[in-house]
This record gives sequence, structure tokens and C-alpha cells, in this order.
Amino acid sequence: MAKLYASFKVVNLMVFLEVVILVDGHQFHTRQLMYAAENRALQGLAYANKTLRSRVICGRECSMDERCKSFNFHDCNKICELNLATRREHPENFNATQGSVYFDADEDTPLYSLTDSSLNRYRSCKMLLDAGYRSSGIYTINPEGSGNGGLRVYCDMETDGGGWIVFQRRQDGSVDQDFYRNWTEYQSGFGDLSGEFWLGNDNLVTLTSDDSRGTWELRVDLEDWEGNTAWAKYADFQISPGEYNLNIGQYDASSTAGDSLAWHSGSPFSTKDNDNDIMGPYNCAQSRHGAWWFYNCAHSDLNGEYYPDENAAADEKGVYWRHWKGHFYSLKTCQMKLRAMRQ
Ligand SMILES: *[C@@H]1O[C@H](CO)[C@@H](O)[C@H](O)[C@H]1NC(C)=O
Ligand SMILES: *[C@@H]1O[C@H](CO)[C@@H](O)[C@H](O)[C@H]1NC(C)=O
Ligand SMILES: *[C@@H]1O[C@H](CO)[C@@H](O)[C@H](O)[C@H]1NC(C)=O
Ligand SMILES: [Ca+2]
Repeated sequence: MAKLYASFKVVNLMVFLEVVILVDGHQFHTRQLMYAAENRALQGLAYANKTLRSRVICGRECSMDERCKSFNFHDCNKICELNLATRREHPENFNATQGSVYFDADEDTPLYSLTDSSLNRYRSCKMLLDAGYRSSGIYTINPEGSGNGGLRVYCDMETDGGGWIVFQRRQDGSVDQDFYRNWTEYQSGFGDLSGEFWLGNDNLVTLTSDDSRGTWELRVDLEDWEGNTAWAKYADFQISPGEYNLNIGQYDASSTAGDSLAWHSGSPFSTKDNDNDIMGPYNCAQSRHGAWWFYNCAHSDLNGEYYPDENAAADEKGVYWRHWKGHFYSLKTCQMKLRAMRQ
């Protein structure tokens, strides 16, 4: 019968495991070095998950189980994943994943490390995608003008080639009436990046600021209550400082949702407490319960009230995209996203 004991030290990027094996009273010492690749994970090959305090303890778990060929440790949630295989055996599953570290016994593994200094260079989800980050999720990017801490964003790495910064999402009404908000809230953004949110008009200005004019595309993804989806795409997306005017270029003619936004191009943003529409004292934001680039009101209002079904919105207060489902149909889900075309 064999027993395993292990002790550890962390030397830089390695976990050093000293394993003492007792076989029928005889002691064998083996030393195993585990090498780290930062901001990487081998995905889809875990046979066990545990919540553990550190990467070192995760390494101990791995060393005590002979099935374990490598492990991932996720710093944010302290999840330790023990894997049945290595990155060499499954290179297609070896993904860039911000905030994770991957370990195995291969001394080339640190060559695949993605360091913090390289992360700081990524100005957009597209740059992260090009650097090998293929999983959708929350990342920190560092667009020019975003300050030291960078900007936390949700990257959609799957839709239409990936690399999209999602800046608006509705999906279940969990923030419900909460999209009927004031100017300051739309300015700074609100909600939860993994659920419903608005990223913030100031952030949109920062991302699409002057010298990057013409370098962003806009995509809108919509879903109705029968599971049908549609999308619309535009070139040259920009939000200007001040009143956050919407500027969009060419509508992509292969889009399936119809064009319910070009009509709004050039218009300033309006909220219930900051009326910039062209309807005089009539306040489109208040009558539609939304916040949008209202003109003489709207062909679309994806920040309208969230209804639990399609029919509730006979008053045009819903989440709608007129050229797809009409202005009385309140959609089930929608997302708005932008992607860098060159950087
Ligand atoms: C580990 O956890 C993730 C998500 O938390 C889950 O998707 C995966 O199936 C789990 N794997 C195992 C082997 O339990
Ligand atoms: C990891 O990458 C592989 C290959 O690109 C992909 O199939 C897989 O879905 C990725 N894993 C995750 C969690 O995104
Ligand atoms: C905007 O809404 C927030 C949250 O409800 C509130 O704290 C703030 O005072 C409001 N600002 C204005 C100018 O009404
Ligand atoms: Ca008005």
C-alpha cells in the first residue's frame, strides 16, 4: 500500500513539490517541479473542481492524485481545477483566460505565460481576441484615456468572429424599471456586466474618441419571445462628448433586423431629466420610459421598459426595434456591442 505526503515551496512561477512516497515502509523521495503559465487555462479537461486558498494548495491536490496531469487555478474565485491531460496533449483547449494560472510538469510551459504588462497593452476586446483570449467574459482593457485602473468590460468572443465590447444588455428584466434612469446614471453606467447593464456614455466617448473616428463598428443583437434572432450592423460608430450624440455610418445590408437606427444618427442622448429631442416641451424619454438618441421619438428604443412578454407594450414603452418586430413588440433580449476595426 502506498501513501503520499507532499511539501511545497513556490519559486517564482514554479510550484516545487517534494513528494515522499511510502511503499511498504520504504521511503522514496521524488521531486516534481510544476511550471506556470499565467493567464492561461486548459479548458474542458477537468475531472474535479475544488475551492482552495492558493495555487500551492491546488498543486498539492494535484500531486496527491495520479490522475492529475495538470491544473488550473482561478485567482478571483479560488477554484482549483484538476485536469486529466496537459496542454501539449490538447493545445486546442489551452486558452488565454485572464486571472487564471495553468501548471504542469513541462518546462516550456512558462513560455506561454501572458504577463500583466502584456495585459495592460490591450485596448479592446479585439486585441484580447487576437492575443488568444477566446472565452467570452469579463476582462479589463486599457483604452487610451481610461486611467490607471483600466476599464472592466464584457467581451463577446463568439458572435460574428468575436472581439466585441458589449455595452448594453437586456435579458430577463432583473434590473427591470431600472433602465428608466437619469442623465448621471447613463453617463457613468449601471447594472452588472454579467447580467443587464449600460456601460456608460462617458466610457463610450473614451472608447470611440477623436483619433479613433471611423475605427469602430456597432452591432445590435435581438431576440424575440419565440427564440428568433436578428442583428444589425453599422460602420463608423462614435459617441461624441457633451450630449453624447450618436454617430453611425453605413448600415450593413446583410443585416437581418432592418435599419431602425440610422434615423437617430446625429441625435443627442436624452433621459427623463435631460430632454434633447426635437419635440419641444414634449419629452420622448418620459413618454417612452426610456433613454435613447430620441429624435421626434424613436424607430428603436432598446433602453425601454422590460416587459415579461411581447404584448404588454402597446404604448411603445417597451424594448423595441421597429423594422424587425414593430414598435409595439417588446423584445426578450438585446445586446449592443462595438468592435475595433483597426488598432
Ligand atoms: C467545474 O466547474 C465548472 C463551473 O464552475 C463546471 O462547468 C465544470 O463542469 C466543473 N467540472 C467538474 C469536473 O466538476
Ligand atoms: C477553449 O478553446 C477551445 C478552442 O478554441 C474552445 O472550443 C473552447 O470552447 C474554449 N473554452 C472556453 C471555455 O471558451
Ligand atoms: C440620479 O439618480 C440617482 C440614483 O437614483 C440619484 O442618486 C441622483 O441624485 C439622481 N441625479 C439627479 C440629477 O437627479
Ligand atoms: Ca422635448
